[in-house]
Amino acid sequence: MIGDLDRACRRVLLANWRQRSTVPAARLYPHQWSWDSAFIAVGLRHLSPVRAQRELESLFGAQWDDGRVPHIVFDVHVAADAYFPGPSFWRSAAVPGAPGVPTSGIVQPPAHALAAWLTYRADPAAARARGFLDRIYPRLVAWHDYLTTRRDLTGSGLMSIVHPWESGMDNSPAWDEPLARVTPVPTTEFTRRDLAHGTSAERPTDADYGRYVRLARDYRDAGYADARRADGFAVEDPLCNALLVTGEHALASIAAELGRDPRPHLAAADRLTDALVATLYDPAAGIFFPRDALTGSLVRSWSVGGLLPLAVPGLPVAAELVKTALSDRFRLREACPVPSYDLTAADHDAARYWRGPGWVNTSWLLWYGLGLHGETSLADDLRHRLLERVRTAGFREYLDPLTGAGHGTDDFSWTAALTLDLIR
Ligand code: 9YW
Repeated sequence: MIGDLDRACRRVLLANWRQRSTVPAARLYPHQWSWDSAFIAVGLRHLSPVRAQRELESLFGAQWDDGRVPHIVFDVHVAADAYFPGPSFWRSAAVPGAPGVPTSGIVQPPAHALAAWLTYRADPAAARARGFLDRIYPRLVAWHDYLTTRRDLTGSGLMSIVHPWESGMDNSPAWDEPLARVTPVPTTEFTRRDLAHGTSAERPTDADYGRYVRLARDYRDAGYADARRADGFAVEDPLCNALLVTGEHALASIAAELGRDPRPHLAAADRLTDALVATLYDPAAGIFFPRDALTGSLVRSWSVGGLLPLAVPGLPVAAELVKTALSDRFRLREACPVPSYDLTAADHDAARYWRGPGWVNTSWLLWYGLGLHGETSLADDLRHRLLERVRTAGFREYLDPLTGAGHGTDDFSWTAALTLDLIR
C-alpha cells in the first residue's frame, strides 16, 4: 500500500517538473513559487537529490540584488494570461537590481534554509561534488539579511509581511482586520484566472482579490521600497518569523559544514526567538498571534500559523503550543490535516482555502516541530493519519480536516513531495 503511495508521489513530482524547477500545479499555478519550491525540494531529495538542489538553485537564481527572493518566478514559455497577476503586472524588468527573468516583487515565508540543509543531508557527496552549499549559502544569508533588516518595519527585530500573499496563507481570517483598511480595486479593472480552474466557493472572494491587487499595485508603483504606509498592510507574522529562526539554525549547520563560524547564526536565532516570544506570544491564549505593524496590536485570530513556532528548536513555550494544538480549536488527535483556522470559530469554513481546510505543508511543519520537541507519539500519529488522508483523497491542495474530503486543485506538488518525505 505504502509502495503505491510512494510511486504516486513520484509520478506527480515527475509530471510537474519543468526543466529547472517544479510547478505547484500544472494548470492553476504554472510557474515557480518560492515556498512551494522549498517544500518540493524536501520531497524531491528522496527522488533525485540533484534535482532537489536544482529546484532551490533555480529559485535563488532569480534573487534580487537587495536579497529578496520573489514569490513567483515566471516561466516565459507559459501563456501570458495563464496566471493573474503575471509579468506585465509586476513589471520586475523595470526595477534596478531585479534579475533577467520576470518575477513578482513580493516574497513568501522563508522555508528555504531548512530545505537546503535537508536537501544537502540527503546526499552530501553529490552536493559537495556540485558545490551546492558553497553557492546557496551566501544567497540564503542575503535573503535572511533582507528580511531582518529591510523588513523590520517596527524595530522589534521581527520581519513584517506587506501583502497577505506573502504569508503563503492568502485569505487567512488573520488578515481580515488589517486588510479592512485597504480600498479594493474594482473587479472591472482586472481579470482573475484562478476561477477558471477552481470553484469560487473554495477560493478567496472578489473583494479580497481587489484588496490584494491594490496592495501589490501600490508596492510596485513605489518601486518595491519597504516602508510602512498608513493605507497599506504590514504584519509581523508568527509563521514567517518562526521559519526565519529555524532557517538561522539551518544556516548554522550549513556554515559549520563549510568550515565557517556558525555562531553568528545561532546568535541571530536566539535574538529572533526572544523577539518572537516577547512580541507575538500570548501566554493566556497559549498561541502566537500576528501583530499589526501599523497599530502595534495583536490580531487575536487563531490560525495554524500561530502554532508553527513549534518548528523552532528550543522554543521555551513548546509545551503550551502542544496543549493548544490538542484543544477543541485544532483537535490535533482527530482533525487531519491540521486545520488552517480555529474549528470553533463562527467563520470557520472547512472548504475555503486558508479559512479552515487543512494543508499538508503546515501539517508537515507541525509534525517536524512535534518531533523536535520530543512529542514522538503525537508526531507519529499525525504522520500516519496524514498518509492515510492523502492515500484516500489523492494529492489535493487542501482537505476538509474533519471529513478528509479533498478540495482545490489535484496533483498538487507539495502535497506529493511532503507525503514522500513522510513515507521515509
Ligand atoms: C494564489 C502556489 C501558491 C502557494 C500559496 C497558496 C496559493 C496563489 O498557491 O497562492 O493564486 O492564490 O495560498 O501558499 O504558494 O501553490
